[in-house]
Amino acid sequence: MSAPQPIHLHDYQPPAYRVTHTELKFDLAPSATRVTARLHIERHPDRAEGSLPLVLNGEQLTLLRVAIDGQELGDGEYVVDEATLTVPEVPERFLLDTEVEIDPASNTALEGLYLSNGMYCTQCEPEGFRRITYYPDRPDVMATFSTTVIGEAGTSPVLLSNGNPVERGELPNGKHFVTWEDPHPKPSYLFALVAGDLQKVEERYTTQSGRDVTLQIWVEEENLDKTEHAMASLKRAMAWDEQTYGREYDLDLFMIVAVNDFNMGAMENKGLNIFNSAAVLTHPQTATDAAFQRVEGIVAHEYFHNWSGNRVTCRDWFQLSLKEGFTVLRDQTFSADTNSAPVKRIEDVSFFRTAQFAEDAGPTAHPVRPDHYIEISNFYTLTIYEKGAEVVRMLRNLLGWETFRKGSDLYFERFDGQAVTIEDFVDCMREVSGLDLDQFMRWYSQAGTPEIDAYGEYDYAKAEYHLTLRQRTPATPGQPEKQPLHIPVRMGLVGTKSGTDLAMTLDGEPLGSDAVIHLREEEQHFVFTDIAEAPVPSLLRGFSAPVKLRFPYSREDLAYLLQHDSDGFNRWDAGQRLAMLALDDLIAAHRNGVEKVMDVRVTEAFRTLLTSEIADKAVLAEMLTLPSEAYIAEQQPTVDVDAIHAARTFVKQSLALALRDEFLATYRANQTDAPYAPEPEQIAQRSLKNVALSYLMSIEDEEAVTLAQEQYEAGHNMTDVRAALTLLTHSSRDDLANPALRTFAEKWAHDPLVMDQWFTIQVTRPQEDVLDRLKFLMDHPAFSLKNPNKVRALIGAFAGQNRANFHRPDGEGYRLLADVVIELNRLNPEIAARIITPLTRWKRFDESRQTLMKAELERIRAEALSPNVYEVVEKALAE
Ligand code: B3K
Ligand code: ZN
Repeated sequence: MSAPQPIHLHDYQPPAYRVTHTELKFDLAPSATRVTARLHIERHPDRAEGSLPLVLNGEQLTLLRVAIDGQELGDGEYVVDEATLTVPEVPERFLLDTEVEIDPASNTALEGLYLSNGMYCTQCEPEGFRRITYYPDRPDVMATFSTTVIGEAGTSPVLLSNGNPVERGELPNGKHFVTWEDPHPKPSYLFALVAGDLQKVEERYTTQSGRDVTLQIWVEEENLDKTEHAMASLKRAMAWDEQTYGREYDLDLFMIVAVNDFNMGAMENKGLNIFNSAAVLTHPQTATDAAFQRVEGIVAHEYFHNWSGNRVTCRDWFQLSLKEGFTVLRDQTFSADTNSAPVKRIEDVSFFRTAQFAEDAGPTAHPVRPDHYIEISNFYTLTIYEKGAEVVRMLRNLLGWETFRKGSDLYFERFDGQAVTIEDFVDCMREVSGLDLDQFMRWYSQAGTPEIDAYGEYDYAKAEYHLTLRQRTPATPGQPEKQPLHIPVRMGLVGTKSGTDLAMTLDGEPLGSDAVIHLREEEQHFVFTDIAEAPVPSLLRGFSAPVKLRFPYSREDLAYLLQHDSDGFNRWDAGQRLAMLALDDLIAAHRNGVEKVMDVRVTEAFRTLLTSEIADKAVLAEMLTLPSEAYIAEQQPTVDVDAIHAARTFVKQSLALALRDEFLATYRANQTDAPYAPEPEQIAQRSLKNVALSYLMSIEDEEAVTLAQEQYEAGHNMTDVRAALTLLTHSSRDDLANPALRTFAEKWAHDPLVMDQWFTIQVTRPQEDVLDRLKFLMDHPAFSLKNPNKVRALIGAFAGQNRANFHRPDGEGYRLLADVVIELNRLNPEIAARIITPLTRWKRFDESRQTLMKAELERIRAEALSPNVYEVVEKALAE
């Protein structure tokens, strides 16, 4: 087998032929579905040169018939191979008819048309449509669709596709059909079909211009009571997009369907969003606060794609971040507006600095707009999504909201119904603002996390503050040399006497007390004049750019910022930096076999936090949360898994011992019997209470054990139950863990989403025998390698969240992951290529672990690999 070859951005050409209208007919049967297609095709006006063959994509299709303008093509008139159907001679404008047979029942990759729990569903982005019919399966071919779905009335009473239903009827042999028409031209990746025994909840929404829209959520019958929150979130998102971006919905019907087997969170198919059930179903008894918030965010994200993605789409898949980065920014802002804005920012940045920074530092690092790929499915990454969102956020902040909104209006107006590029988007922003964004464009082409080293000095005699910023982006694979970026640094100077932000003047210009300075060169000096008192600088407020910023803060400085910084985000960050300094010392002590001593400054800072009146309890809960082991690892040149685990455990236990009464008081003060609501105030109380309990349980305090058991048994809501069950399970006492795990499994055996939580809680326990438990759970009847949620809940959680055990020195954790990757490579390549990630980061560990990890990667490489896994493994093993 020849190695898969990369595709390059610079090779882009418009398609030779375009499709103006697509007529599809599906005759559904589990192992033999017939797909009949009639494509209205014409020569693309930009490709008028000579005669060009018609080349259509198609994989895993059995071709039964092909005709042009009603004339059957004979054997010599077309060529079919594994990936294409080619017709060498075609007219300028014609009708192409094809008929193929496909096999949804054996489709375990979950791309194209497949069966989930007896229900037919599709996933076409990015290149799944070619597994349904022969088609120019690329986003710059946009057509209107008319789709007839024929199914068994008994097993598939519900037949859905994009757009509006225009006809339905009975057919012989117990079959029936529905025809759907989608008037908006769309690329094939937005096609969707669902057929099965589903029930719906329905509500109505009137848009600002008066369009009456029917909203439907389709689920299996037993889940009808879990749709309320998604429906409410959808309506909020629709209203928010009207108010904030002036965008309203454009069809009479908007549908969401929940399916159990789904590779990602959800998919924005026009008018028919298909969701992983985990991203739509909630109930106070089965879903945590975090799940409620995730559902709200994903429902909004997919809805927002209707404009940023569907009406205006991507010219090619290199532009993926055009729709994803912008849409993530839109959903983040929506969630911030709906809940607590500072907490949302802290959560997003905390995740970003852990996971995206790690991606940037690993072998698969790539720019927000990659310039080549082997398998585009591998590029649905944190860099494309989250870093892409940070880049658009910087643009928004550079322009200011009102100008940015003008740019967004221009973008949607100018490119409505088109497939465009990132330049097209940025050009709109340039046009409305007059800003020079040339250097800024490097954010899209340059991979890696920029690092800023900052130094500051106060000149008492001149009353000046001198700040030096130096930037450097480390080399990433294929990009050894980096150019300086345009980095907006939002900052303030916090007076050490007044405790308030000082007015800043730079080069004679008054800036106010909170301002953005622009770092464009490799090194720049900033002199702030008329600074009457010595300040502590508060830099990169709100994480104003996706960079690592180092400043030689003393612990006193950090404790001061933790109290006085006017920027909530940076107050939190000061606390994290302070904890990191203490953790660094303890990691060193652990390595050198020296006795560990807790830094009292951290203890005192925590005491102040716990005892002072802080209005925002959700922010307080974040401030009391120590940096995760994954985040600490990101800060180290070579990751010392055991030292990190030991140091973090030591800090947590020391704080719990020193502040036991304060934690207990915090727990009690935030207990409530109010009926559950997923609202910011309640969520804040629950998270604060559960953070306090986790400290107390880290020392297995007897009173805390009783509280955890009571909280578990009270069963008020899943947030509290899961928090308590996790603490009992992660304690050293099996007499606490086992009975609770047993009753939980008995109660929830029928609910796959709850059982996923049960799996995760067990495989993230710190105990050394956890690997045996994991192997045992892989044989549990509720587990299946064919279900991506199960794989993530069990294997993904173990490898990603249980660092000490995944990296056990005998390599057994690595071996297990590699075995799973090998099996998934056959079943579901997309998931295989994701779940492998922790192994690819081998360079970050000590030599003995490196050897073990590399050996497993090589064992995987020896298999017959899918392009997905091949691309990742090759990058991981490249020198
Ligand atoms: N656009 C989808 C991604 C699906 C890709 C799956 N291979 C989800 C989203 O970003 O909204
Ligand atoms: Zn998206």
